[in-house]
Parts: sequence; C-alpha cells; structure tokens
Amino acid sequence: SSSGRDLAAEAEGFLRQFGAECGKTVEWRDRRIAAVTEQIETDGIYSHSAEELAWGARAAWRNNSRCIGRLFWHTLDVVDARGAQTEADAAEALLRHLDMAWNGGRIRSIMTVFASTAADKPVHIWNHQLLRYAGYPSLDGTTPRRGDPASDAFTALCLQLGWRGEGGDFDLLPLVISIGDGEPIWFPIPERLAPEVKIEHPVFPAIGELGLRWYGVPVISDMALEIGGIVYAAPFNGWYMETEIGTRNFGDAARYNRIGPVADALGLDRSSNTTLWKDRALLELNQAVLHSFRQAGVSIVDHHTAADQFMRFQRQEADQGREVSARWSWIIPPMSPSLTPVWHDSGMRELDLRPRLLQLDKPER
Ligand code: HEM
Ligand code: NRG
Repeated sequence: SSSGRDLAAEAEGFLRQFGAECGKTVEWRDRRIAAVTEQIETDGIYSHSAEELAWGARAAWRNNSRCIGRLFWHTLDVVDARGAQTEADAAEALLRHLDMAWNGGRIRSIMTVFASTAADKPVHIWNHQLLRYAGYPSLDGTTPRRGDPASDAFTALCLQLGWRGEGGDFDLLPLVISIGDGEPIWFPIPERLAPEVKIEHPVFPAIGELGLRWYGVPVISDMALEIGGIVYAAPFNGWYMETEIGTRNFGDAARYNRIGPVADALGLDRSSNTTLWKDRALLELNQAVLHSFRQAGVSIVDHHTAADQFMRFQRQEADQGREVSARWSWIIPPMSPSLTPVWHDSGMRELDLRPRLLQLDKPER
C-alpha cells in the first residue's frame, strides 16, 4: 500500500522514536536507519528486531485513543510468531496465546505477532475475538433467537465451513484461519483453554438462575499492529472491565438483552420508567459480574478503579513529556460515567500517533 519512499520515511520515524525511548546511541540509530533504508531499496520491505517489535507493540497500545487500560502498557508480553507459515502453525500459536494469557486466572497481557500482511502468504484470522459465543438468528420468526447477535454472520460462516454448534446461548466458536488467498480452515478450541465464569449475585440467587456465563479472557483478533510502516496481524489481550460484560454484552438490546429478565428476577416494578428499574437491574448485573470473576479468581477491574488508573496514566505520560491521545466517548465507562474522573476531564484529544493499532479489513470471501 505504501510506496518505497513512504515506507522508508515511516521506518526512519519509528527508529528515531525507538532509539530515543530505548536508550540507543545516535551512532546505533544512524547505522540502523542506513541498514533499513538499504533493505527497503533492495527488497521493498524490512524486518524488525525482536526488541523493536516488542517496544513497537507496547507503544501501539499506549497510543490507542479508545483504551482505558493503558496504565499497564509497558507490561505487555510480545510473542514473535512471524515464522508461522501454515494454518496449523497459526492455530498452534493462537492456542498457546490463550494458554499463556489465562495463567490460572491471573491474566497476563499478551500480543502474538504474525508475519507482515505484505508477506507472500499472510495469516488471516477471521475471528473478531479468539473466544466468542455463537449467534443463531430465529429461523422462522417464532422460535427465539439464541446466542450472541454480534456473532450471527461469523457463526453462519463457521456452519458453512462444517462446524456444528449446540444451538445454545453460550457455544464457543472455533478458530478460523486462512493463509494468503486460501480457503479458511476451522480449528476447535480445547475447553481447558477457554475457561468461563458462571454469573451469580452475592445476595440475589435468582440472578444466578438466569444461567448467564462469560469467558475469562478478551482476545481481540481483528486488529492490526502497525510499526514503522509494516502492518502485522496481531491478536492481543488484557483483562475485562466489568461494564464490558455486565452493561454492554448482557445489557445492550442488540446483544444478550437481559435487563428485563434481570429486573424480573429481582422482582422490580416495571410498570413505569420512573421506578428506574432498568438502572437497578443494570447495577445488580454488573455487581454479579464483578463478584463472580473475583470469586473464581479471574482478573477483572471495576470501572471506578480503571478510571483512576487512566488518570494516573495521563499524569505519568505528562511527566514523560508525552501527550496522550484519547477519545472521550470511548474512555468514559457505560455505567455511572459521571461518578468517575474521566467524565469530567475536558482535555482529551485524539492524535495521529505511531506505532498504532488499526482495524483490519475483513478478508473477502
Ligand atoms: C478498548 C480496557 C488491555 C487495546 C478497550 C475498552 C476497554 C478496555 C474497557 C473499550 C472496549 C469497548 O467499549 O468495547 C482494557 C483493560 C485492559 C486492556 C481493562 C487490561 C489490561 C489492552 C491491551 C491492548 C488494548 C493489552 C493492546 C495491546 C485496546 C484497543 C481498544 C481497547 C485497541 C479499542 C478497540 C476497538 O477499537 O474496538 N480497552 N484494555 N487494551 N483496548 Fe484496552
Ligand atoms: N468490549 C469487548 C472487548 C473489547 C476490548 N476490551 C478489553 N481489551 N478489555 C468485549 O468483549 O466485551 N483487552 O485487551 O483487555
């Protein structure tokens, strides 16, 4: 996509930044820039060292304007999977990612980096997240739909490829991988690599009887990592903030849409908006998610703590003389946002920083 000259300029910009932040001498930097420029002139591409790759991945997280969790950007572990050639190699790397990230419930933030998208045979991961529940639309309009509506299209693809689900609300989808222009292939995920948490409320057992559950680790797999003009398929994970599950995944009308059932489980008066029954149901649902993850020993953060951590991140970056890129509408949590300091922060601006994480185009089929 970028011409040789653009790539050389991007590469130089990256190496200057990397050199300055990682304590390299000016001599090292200038030699590295010369070598990379020559590599681009002869091959049209260049290769990052393991150290450049790891720092570039951490900086890309640090630069993402939508993430409230960036205080821990420097703790990201980067796994170099640029050598994965086949669908089976890639599946193995993804299963290893799930294993390392889970870590018995003490979730580790990890990114697995595959070969550049400009390589001969780039790896495509078709999943939005490595762990995700199937969605089955209602076939005739009378039987209820099942599962996660956000997964309807991807589930249809998996079925077409020969995968079979149970038709339930929480069927874990397989990994779907292709190489170059090849057909996608699916791989089942062993249960032990996809631990889940049953959602129960500390006080109201009726919420536990709704049969809600969620997987422990969010691994985004449809974004790309861009470092110095090179774009990599690079799935990554941290841990959940409770509102992602309790408010959005369970609460959104276009997702699991469970506010009504939760209100009924709590015996709330749904006859009028003025009883604020939706707000009470939402609060208890979020409480149940936090309680259940903590009880199960699975890392999770509440939205108050995450917002405080984000304020610390902003101060830490200011102390380093760096400006933070942030989009307010993504940083504020989707429950009680005005109770957190990020709501009142009017200084957030979105900047065009590099390295960065990009939305990948869906592969054509
Ligand atoms: C978005 C929290 C780790 C990159 C988000 C969102 C939350 C969040 C709440 C908004 C999600 C939404 O509304 O759908 C956290 C927490 C982490 C963490 C608690 C714990 C360590 C990471 C890591 C990376 C990352 C390790 C990458 C290395 C992103 C990106 C987005 C995002 C790229 C935007 C996603 C999009 O555009 O759809 N994060 N995050 N986060 N986070 Fe983080
Ligand atoms: N809201 C999505 C996950 C988006 C990313 N969130 C994180 N990322 N916490 C959901 O599945 O609910 N992370 O890398 O930890």
